[in-house]
Amino acid sequence: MRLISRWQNSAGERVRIALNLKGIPYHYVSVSSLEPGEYRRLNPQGLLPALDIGGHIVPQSSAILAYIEETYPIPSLLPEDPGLRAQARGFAAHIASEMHALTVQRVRHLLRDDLGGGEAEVKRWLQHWLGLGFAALEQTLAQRQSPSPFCFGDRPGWADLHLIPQMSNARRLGHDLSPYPLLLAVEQRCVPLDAFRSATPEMQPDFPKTEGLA
Ligand SMILES: N[C@@H](CCC(=O)N[C@@H](CS)C(=O)NCC(=O)O)C(=O)O
Repeated sequence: MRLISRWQNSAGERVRIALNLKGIPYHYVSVSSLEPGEYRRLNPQGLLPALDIGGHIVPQSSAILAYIEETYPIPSLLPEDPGLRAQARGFAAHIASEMHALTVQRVRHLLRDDLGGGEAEVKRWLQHWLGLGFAALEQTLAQRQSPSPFCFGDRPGWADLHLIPQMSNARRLGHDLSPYPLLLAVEQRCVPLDAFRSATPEMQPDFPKTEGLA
């Protein structure tokens, strides 16, 4: 299986963490190694990542994660309890749909370059959506019936692999994460784990070692 991604691709980082947590070997393909236009032909959505399963191109990290969970069910990324499973999915969907989708580079560029928003407006947009999002996630963890070391259990899974890349992203965008101690505690437990460490942008083969993170 080939994962087409890029070093700084937080939706791709979710998938890399999932593959690592399950111990699934995969071939990393940097989109920059493809011919111009080739990726758009493979994936008309044009967004990263995509999973190439023997020529079937699967776009969208949510679809890729579902495929991985269905085809490699053990170890599961989801809690055993159906209620907790649903909560973990809801937590992750909030990150993917209500935070990441509103703050990705193409949205920021549209606001700034096409709609005439200045730096201050773009910053306000980011702080608004990230602030609302993280506050809701923090509150969700505070309201768990039984607190656990990771978002929804004793092992990192579906919710955590969405949370950690989103937190790094938010930091890069200058968002203050100090009001979210429960999220920070989960992050502290995840970050040293191999599955998370080897999925970070810095560990990808196409990471621009001389330039550092943008
Ligand atoms: N909903 C998509 C989001 C994908 C997405 O927005 N990816 C960004 C990078 S994180 C992207 O491809 N941006 C365009 C680009 O980098 O060329 C998913 O979960 O896969």
